[in-house]
Amino acid sequence: AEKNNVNTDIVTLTRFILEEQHHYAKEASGELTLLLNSLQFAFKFIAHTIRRAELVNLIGLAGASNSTGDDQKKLDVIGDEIFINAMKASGNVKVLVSEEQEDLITFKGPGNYAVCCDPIDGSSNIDAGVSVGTIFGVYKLLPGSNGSINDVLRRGTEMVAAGYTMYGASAHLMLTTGNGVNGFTLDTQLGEFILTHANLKIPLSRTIYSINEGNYIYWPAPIQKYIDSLKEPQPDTGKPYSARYIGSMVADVHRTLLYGGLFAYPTKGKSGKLRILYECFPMAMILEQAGGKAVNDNGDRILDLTPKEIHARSGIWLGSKNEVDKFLKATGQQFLNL
Ligand code: P6P
Repeated sequence: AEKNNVNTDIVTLTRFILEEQHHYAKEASGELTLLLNSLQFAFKFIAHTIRRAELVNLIGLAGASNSTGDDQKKLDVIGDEIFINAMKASGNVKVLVSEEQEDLITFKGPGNYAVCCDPIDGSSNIDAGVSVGTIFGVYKLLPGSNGSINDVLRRGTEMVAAGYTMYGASAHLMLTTGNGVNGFTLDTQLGEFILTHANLKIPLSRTIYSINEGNYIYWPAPIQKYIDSLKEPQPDTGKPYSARYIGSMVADVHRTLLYGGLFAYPTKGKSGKLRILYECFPMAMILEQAGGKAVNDNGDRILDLTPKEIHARSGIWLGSKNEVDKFLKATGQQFLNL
């Protein structure tokens, strides 16, 4: 028969998780598998809702505002409700931290996990059709815990799974359970996430930098100096860096992961903008697992930080290993001397 190029052996996320299961920590009881399946349902439902948003006119302000004072878009509220209901129904989650919820949510019933999430990150761009996404990080409850804030005010290194789903032309889920990063694309006909980026590694270098230059006057001098230096012709290429900034963390990080480069959101005066538990930690875990790096303004490893409260923020520099190292080399000494 003529060669047909139909792949009859696709790897769905469900199959991938089951095959990965033997990699998990010794006590793998299939619970993380069940949790990941509940997470993927939430992503499918949010992807579906966003796709229909323009049609059913969900776009527009919902009138409320969330804990961080951003204007809540209707999709923010709906994405948050979808996520909370999916985690509650999973029977595996005891604790939930959401950008949209001022306080920690604890669920009754069984469950050994705590989930931190930003249900619709980048939503301020949604009316312009810019890709937004869901960012999530998972902790296993502390031994003997029945679910409390102590399960989430922990170092990022203690997360057992993390990732994001970007809702663009297709829905792309980038996931790590501590054994590298794998990317899945939602096939809406099948209703399945299909493995499309197996064992993804970020390029070691790339002359792209991604930062909101509008904040230049708020940065400390060493950071201003470093970003200025990227606009000079570079010794090895003879050309300056390219600037790329979308303003949606999921989209900027996704491009950085696939193409390489440096993404940064430095602190503005006293605090950063991006939240540690459900923006910095998950992205830092993904980047490190893909062979990249993630540090704060002072060069401390993001995953070694411990948040003091559930909406704590941090400055963040992440991307190709060589690009982050170049930042550290150029500014490390100055910061140490500050
Ligand atoms: P700025 C979106 O509101 C967000 O939380 C991230 O997705 C994004 O990286 C950042 O804020 C953009 O902030 O100040 O550059 O508009």
